[in-house]
Amino acid sequence: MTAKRIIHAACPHDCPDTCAMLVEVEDGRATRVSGDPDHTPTRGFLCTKVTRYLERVYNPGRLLYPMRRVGAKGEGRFERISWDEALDQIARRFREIAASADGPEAILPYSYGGTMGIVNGSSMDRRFFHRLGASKLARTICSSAGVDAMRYTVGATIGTDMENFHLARLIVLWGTNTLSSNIHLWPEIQQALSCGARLIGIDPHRNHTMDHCHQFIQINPGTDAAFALAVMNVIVAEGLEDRDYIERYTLGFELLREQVAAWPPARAASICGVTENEITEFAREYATTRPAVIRVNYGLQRHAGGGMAVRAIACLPALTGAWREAGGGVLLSSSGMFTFDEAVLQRPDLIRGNPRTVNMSRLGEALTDFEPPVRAIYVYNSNPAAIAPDQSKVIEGLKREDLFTVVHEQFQTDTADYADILLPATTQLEHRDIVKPYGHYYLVYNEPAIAPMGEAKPNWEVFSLLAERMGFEEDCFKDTDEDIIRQALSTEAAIFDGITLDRLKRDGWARLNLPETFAPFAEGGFHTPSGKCEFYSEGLEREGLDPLPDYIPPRESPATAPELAARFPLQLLSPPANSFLNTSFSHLPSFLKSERQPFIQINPEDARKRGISDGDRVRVWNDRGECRLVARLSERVKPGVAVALSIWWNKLSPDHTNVNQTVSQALTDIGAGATFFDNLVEVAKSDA
Ligand SMILES: Nc1nc2c(c(=O)[nH]1)N[C@H]1C(S)=C(S)[C@@H](COP(=O)(O)OP(=O)(O)OC[C@H]3O[C@@H](n4cnc5c(=O)[nH]c(N)nc54)[C@H](O)[C@@H]3O)O[C@H]1N2
Ligand SMILES: Nc1nc2c(c(=O)[nH]1)N[C@H]1C(S)=C(S)[C@@H](COP(=O)(O)OP(=O)(O)OC[C@H]3O[C@@H](n4cnc5c(=O)[nH]c(N)nc54)[C@H](O)[C@@H]3O)O[C@H]1N2
Ligand code: SF4
Ligand SMILES: [Mo]
Repeated sequence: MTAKRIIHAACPHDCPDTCAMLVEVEDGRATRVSGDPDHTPTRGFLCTKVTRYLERVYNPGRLLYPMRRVGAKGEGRFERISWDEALDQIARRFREIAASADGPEAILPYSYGGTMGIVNGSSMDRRFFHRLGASKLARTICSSAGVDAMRYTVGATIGTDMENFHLARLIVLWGTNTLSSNIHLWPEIQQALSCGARLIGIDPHRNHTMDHCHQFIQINPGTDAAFALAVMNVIVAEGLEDRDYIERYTLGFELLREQVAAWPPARAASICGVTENEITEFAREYATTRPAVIRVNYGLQRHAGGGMAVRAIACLPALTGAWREAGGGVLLSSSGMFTFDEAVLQRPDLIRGNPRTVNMSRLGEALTDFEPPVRAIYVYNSNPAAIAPDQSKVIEGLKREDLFTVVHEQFQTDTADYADILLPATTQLEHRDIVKPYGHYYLVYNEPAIAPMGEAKPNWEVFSLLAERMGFEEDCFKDTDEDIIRQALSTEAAIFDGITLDRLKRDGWARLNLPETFAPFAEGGFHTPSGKCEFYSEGLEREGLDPLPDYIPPRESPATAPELAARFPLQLLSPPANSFLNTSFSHLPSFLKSERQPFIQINPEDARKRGISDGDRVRVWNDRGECRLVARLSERVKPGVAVALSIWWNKLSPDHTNVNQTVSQALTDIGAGATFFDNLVEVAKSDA
């Protein structure tokens, strides 16, 4: 008989739910992962992806040793070396580049959401690159448009507590596929529905969540701000606004009223591809149902005007006073409540010189067109060869013989194939961390459950070892994982009072010090400079943008770029597939089996025009690049819109490319974010 141990873990993935997990360990081997039944948001279940986490941990494809490239870049041939050799070589090259005329800013860190842990994603790594004087990375690939829009409007990424959604009597799912990407919100929604709540979805794609809505509003891509402005027009025209809330807690209502006067439903209806009635009815229902909550997610901000879209939507609950009740308001992200002390964790004071900032959404440009050039890139927690816009430019850069590329990974991803030095990373079961969520208000702790596989090392340890080799003598480089967690928890913010490492070790998670039913802005208290919800934002004015919510149309659409649309008539959206998490599971056998093959949904009318039948291989392209997918004819998209659920690995796809070949490096209005869904393409039957 061997003793079975249960370990507290935290799902590390880039997902709003940040589940608390329980890991069963026998004889040093993890035998089962499950959701912690005591953790309210998790409710004892994990999603279909992470239920199979052990398939990831024990996959034969795990990287187990440091390696050096022996083949051509991209070929993926490596030979084993020791950690000493690997670290020495990285330190030597970094020192050489730092001492050259180009200076240390010729070195670029590249990381995103591989793990949402503080220890392994936003502390020791940042200290290392700061002290080195490397280029700074603007981490814009996912959420910066919406996050900044929330900051300008309500002052922080704080919103309705997901645990209070069951109280709502109207729930709007706006640009989100809850059943795939935020599954732990669903039980709350079901509870609300059983009490008679109404559920409305707004999306260009009838995704499987929309099938459960009482009403589905199929909006044209990138036009949500126009819809929201017209909704405000109706609310104000019909006197449905909450005068008292507006007077006490908002700024700029008179100017907003003038702005929305220019948005009668008729104007928005033709832009949005919906009926006037849909707008008017929505406005009335939204303004007169209490509590009313909007779950706005990141899908609708991946367009040229994505920031303004989120901002316009975020103005709605202040206009109607929906913030007054728990279960009312809007939720984009809860991350702004986790006010860790970045000065301590990331040590920006160590920055040498005045290094440039590189926008990660324009990696292709950074690697091919910068002066001084990027001479070294260190990739961890990310797979840019597959996930970044304008893929052919990214690959062109990664192929450069004079670029020194380090990749720290759990698997041999598309990006790993271009590494000069490839380092093995631990998974969540093999290292310690705390995970900062963006969907709820609990901090979740992760205890290592098993020993590292092979010679895999956690990110924080590799940066600590590299710092030693670089001769960085500051004490912060000697911190352990536990030290970093203690530093994170020792913040002054009262919201963390009483949350200690010991308590996290005992319970596995801790709710921030907030009331059980929590209405963040019931009595104002916005985190903006004025302390009010800013319909009018001086901050935006200083940025040269409209200080009021505005509609910024898509860069690529038939209405706004008719010449481009004559050649590339279809607006392509590529939101997450149910069984994938970005590219993190897109190579594991059972996950690939669930998603079958890379496909594109097009309306039967568009297919007929092109002689395409269901199941045909098609070429999908524009001037930036192309990929090959299988056509699925579907009424779930309107004519003129196409959907390719993502993100597939290039090397497991036909022609070794994915949809990001076609995506541009253009940025959003606010937040300089990526515009993955602002993308016109053409589709034709493939000759192959
Ligand atoms: N299963 C799974 N879950 C995930 C992920 C994953 O890859 N797989 N990724 C995680 C990450 S990194 C993130 S950022 C989140 C993303 O979470 P969400 O942003 O909620 O992503 P989706 O659930 O795909 O929902 C995006 C929806 O936006 C729609 N959309 C696109 N353009 C527009 C538009 O102009 N207007 C409107 N109204 N809708 C639009 C798409 O059709 C899609 O249905 O999910 C996280 N969860
Ligand atoms: N076409 C299209 N493109 C998109 C999107 C889309 O919807 N459509 N979504 C965008 C969005 S929202 C996002 S957030 C980005 C996501 O882009 P990324 O953040 O790059 O996400 P992943 O592709 O999952 O890659 C994460 C990698 O980190 C590795 N990893 C995990 N844990 C660790 C660790 O502890 N240490 C190290 N060193 N590595 C680790 C994993 O093995 C994985 O390969 O993609 C963007 N790209
Ligand atoms: S990916 Fe999301 S839903 Fe799945 S286990 Fe992790 S946090 Fe929970
Ligand atoms: Mo994301």
